[in-house]
Amino acid sequence: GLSFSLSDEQKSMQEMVRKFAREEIVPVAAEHDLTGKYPTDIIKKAWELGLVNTHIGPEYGGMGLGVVDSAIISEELGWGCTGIQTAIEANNLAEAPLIVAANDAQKKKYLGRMTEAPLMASYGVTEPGAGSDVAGLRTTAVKKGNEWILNGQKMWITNCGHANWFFVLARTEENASPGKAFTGFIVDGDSPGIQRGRKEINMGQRASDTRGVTFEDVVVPEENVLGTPGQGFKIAMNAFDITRPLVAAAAVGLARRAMEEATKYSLERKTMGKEIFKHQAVSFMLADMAIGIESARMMVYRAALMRDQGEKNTWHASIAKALASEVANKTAADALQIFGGNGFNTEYPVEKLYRDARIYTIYEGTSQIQRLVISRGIADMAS
Ligand code: CO8
Ligand code: FAD
Repeated sequence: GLSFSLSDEQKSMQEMVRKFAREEIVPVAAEHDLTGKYPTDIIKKAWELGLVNTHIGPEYGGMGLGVVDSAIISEELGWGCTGIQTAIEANNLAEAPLIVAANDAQKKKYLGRMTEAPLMASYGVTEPGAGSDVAGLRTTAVKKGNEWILNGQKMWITNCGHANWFFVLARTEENASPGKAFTGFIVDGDSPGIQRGRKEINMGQRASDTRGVTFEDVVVPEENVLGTPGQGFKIAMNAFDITRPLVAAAAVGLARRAMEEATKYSLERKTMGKEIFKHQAVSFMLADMAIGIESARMMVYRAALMRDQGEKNTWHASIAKALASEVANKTAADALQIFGGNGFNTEYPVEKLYRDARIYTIYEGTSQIQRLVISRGIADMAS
C-alpha cells in the first residue's frame, strides 16, 4: 500500500551519503567550480562507497539498487554539488540502455568493468544539429560483413573526456520511422577514429566534463549492438524512464541546499531592527521553497517507485523532471534574493547554486520536451 516513509536501510544509506556530501564534496565544490577540474578523487571515494553505478546488479559486481534508492543518493550528492553529482550520474545514464537492453555477455563485459575499477562512461545521443529532436540525428552506422562502420558527431556529451566506453545512438535505416530507424551501440573509448573535443566552458556545473566527439569510420563489432538493429530509439527513450527521476532528484537536492543556506542567512541578517526571517516577505519565500521541494520530491519518488514496481513511468518521470527543474531554478533565484548583495558575490554559496540550477530545464530533455510528453499523455488518456 501507500507509504511515505523510507525503510531503515534507506534511512541509514541517506545518512551515509549526507555525511559524504558534507565532509567530502562541500569543502571542495567551490574550487572545482572555479577551476573546472574534474573531480576524479571524489568520484573514486564515492565509487568505493558504492554510490556510483548504483543499479548494476550483483551478478555483475554491483549493488543492484532500485530507482528510489538511487534517487535518495542523487538528492544527497546534488545537495553537495550538482556538478560533481552530474559526473557521477552520467555513468548511470550511460549504463541505463545496457540495463534495459544488453545481453548477458555485454553486461558482463561493460557493466562488470565499472564495478571493478572507478571508470566513467558516456551516453551519446545529442548532436550539434539535433538535441530535442532525437529522430533528427544524423550519425550513421552501416553494416559491413560482421561489423558496423560509425560516422558522425555528438555534442554536449557528459564525461566524454573520461569515458571508457560510449552508448551511441546512430541511424541505421534512412527512411524508416523513428521507432525502427536507429540502433544503439556500445563503442569502446579507445576505438580508432574517435576524436574527443575540448572541455566546454559552461555557466554552471563546471566540475562536470562536457564535450563534443567525432566518430570517423569507427568500427563497431556486431556483438556490440544493443538489442536488435532498429530498436535504438526506444532503448534510448527507455533509459530516460530510469534517469529522469534521478536528474529530478538531484535538482531537489540543489533546491534543498538553497533553502537551507537562505534560512540560515535570514535568521542571522538583521534589517529594521529584526532578523530578515521575521519580515513576512522573506519567510514566505522560504515557505514557497518548502512547498516546491516537498512536492517535487514526492513526484520523484512516485516516478521512481513506479519504475521499480515494473509500471510504465514515462509520463510521471517527465512530470517529476519538469517540476523539480523549475523548483530548483525558482528556489536558487529566491535564495539569491534573500542574500541581497551578498547573493551576487562568489564568497557566498548561492550564486553557484543559481548557475548550477540553470541546466536543469535543458538537459535530459528540456522543460518544453517534458511538457510535450506530458501533454501527449493527457491526450491519450482523453481518447
Ligand atoms: N520507452 C519506450 N519507447 C518509447 C518511449 C519510452 N519512454 N518514448 C517513445 N517511445 C517509442 C514510441 O512509442 C514510438 O514507437 P513506435 O514508432 O513503435 O510508435 C517511438 O519510440 C517514437 O516515439 P515518438 O513518436 O514519441 O518520437 P518523437 O520523434 O515524437 O520524439 C521526444 C519524442 C519525446 C520528443 C524525444 O525525441 C525526446 O525525448 N527528446 C528529448 C531528448 C532528450 O531528453 N535528450 C537528453 C539527452 S541526455 C542528457 O541530456 C544528459 C544530461 C546529463 C547527464 C548526467 C545526468 C545528471
Ligand atoms: P534544441 O533541441 O535545439 O532546442 C532549442 C529550444 O527549442 C529549447 O528551448 C527547446 O525546448 C525548444 N524546442 C525544441 N523542440 C521543441 C518542440 N517540439 N516543442 C517546443 N519547444 C521545442 N546529451 C547527451 O546525449 N548526452 C549527455 O551526456 C548530455 N549532457 C549534457 C550536458 C550539458 C551540460 C548540456 C548543456 C547538454 C547535455 N546534453 C547531453 C544535451 C541536452 O540533452 C540537449 O542540450 C537538450 O536535450 C536540448 O537540445 P538542444 O540543445 O539541441 O536544443
